[in-house]
Amino acid sequence: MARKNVTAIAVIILLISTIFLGMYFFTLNISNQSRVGHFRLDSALNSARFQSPVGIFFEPSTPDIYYILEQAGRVISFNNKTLEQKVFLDIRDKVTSGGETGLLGLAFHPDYKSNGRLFLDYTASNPLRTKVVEYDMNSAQPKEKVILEVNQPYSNHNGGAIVFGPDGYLYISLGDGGSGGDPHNNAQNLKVLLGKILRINVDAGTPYTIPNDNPFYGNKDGYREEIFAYGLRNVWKFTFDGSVIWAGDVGQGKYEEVDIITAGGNYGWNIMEGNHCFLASSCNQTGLIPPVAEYNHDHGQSITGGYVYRGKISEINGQYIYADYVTGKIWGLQKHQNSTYSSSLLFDSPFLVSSFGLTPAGELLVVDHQGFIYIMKK
Ligand SMILES: [Ca+2]
Repeated sequence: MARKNVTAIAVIILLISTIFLGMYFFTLNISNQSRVGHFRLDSALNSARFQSPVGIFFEPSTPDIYYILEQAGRVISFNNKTLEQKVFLDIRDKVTSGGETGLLGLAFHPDYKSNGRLFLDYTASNPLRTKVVEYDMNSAQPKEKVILEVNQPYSNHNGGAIVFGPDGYLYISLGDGGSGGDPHNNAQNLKVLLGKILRINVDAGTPYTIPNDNPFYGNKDGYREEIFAYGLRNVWKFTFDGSVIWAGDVGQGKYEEVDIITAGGNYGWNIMEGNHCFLASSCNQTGLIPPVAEYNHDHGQSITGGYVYRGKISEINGQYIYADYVTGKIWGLQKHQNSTYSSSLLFDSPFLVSSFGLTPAGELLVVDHQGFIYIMKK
């Protein structure tokens, strides 16, 4: 009996010490993240767990509700006041998912509150392709309307971000089609949509029209008029800061880059990887726009573009926040008065940063592909 009690007490002590040790290491882990930049990443959304999240959004007329994009094909709504969680849309039967494929992009129409128009970007199979589609969420049973389909020769480099600009047009990022090194030379080919950022008007035409101030509008060379910018390898994420477009372009084997995207700009791929010749034998750099920042593969292997921060933390106000998916490092990129840029490390996080998001107040959300959402605090 006495021995039984001793065993029971030993088990309890072991359990308690395990819990405390666990808490200690958890705390240690969190404080390690914050050490670099004196900021913290706190759990957000009541520590709710999502399945392979790749994006988080809100719609201005319902600021308490976040929409989390799950790669396999679900959009989950999370009410941050009531903590209620719902499946907003489930298109898993249409989506092929895994690696760089899946449900990758979401954009609410600027007049979503009245028209219920929701836009998605996802990968479908047979044939493998990127689809940009629209759902009327005011309808009782929303059905898909196809806006654009682009065949994908390989499963990687699908881009996948879709964003409405302040001009009301829909911008779409498409990777170079995949494999490695852009074997079909898509990014520099203005007759194909791969390796580009596109700009279309979804408020006119069937299913869209070309804005007449697009850089290749009305050209006689057979260039695709949807193209807004080119020479891009795989813009996984891009965002607007006012009218300025910031993009993270994933590199090949050596360099990841941040670009400021302008109309008609050629961002170099696959002549250049970052600031460096890639196709070295024909490295003509005339007219190519270099990145505003790059990092080499000692620091990471896959850039996740973020947002220009305009929230309450004054030290990083106006900085472009971006991360590396593989190493979890998160940086702030600052523009100096002499128009040069420099990055500083804000976090060395343990996360697989698949995306960033903003709260309605402009605070920064970090999406960990392993399931959780975090918010940056000071
Ligand atoms: Ca480039």
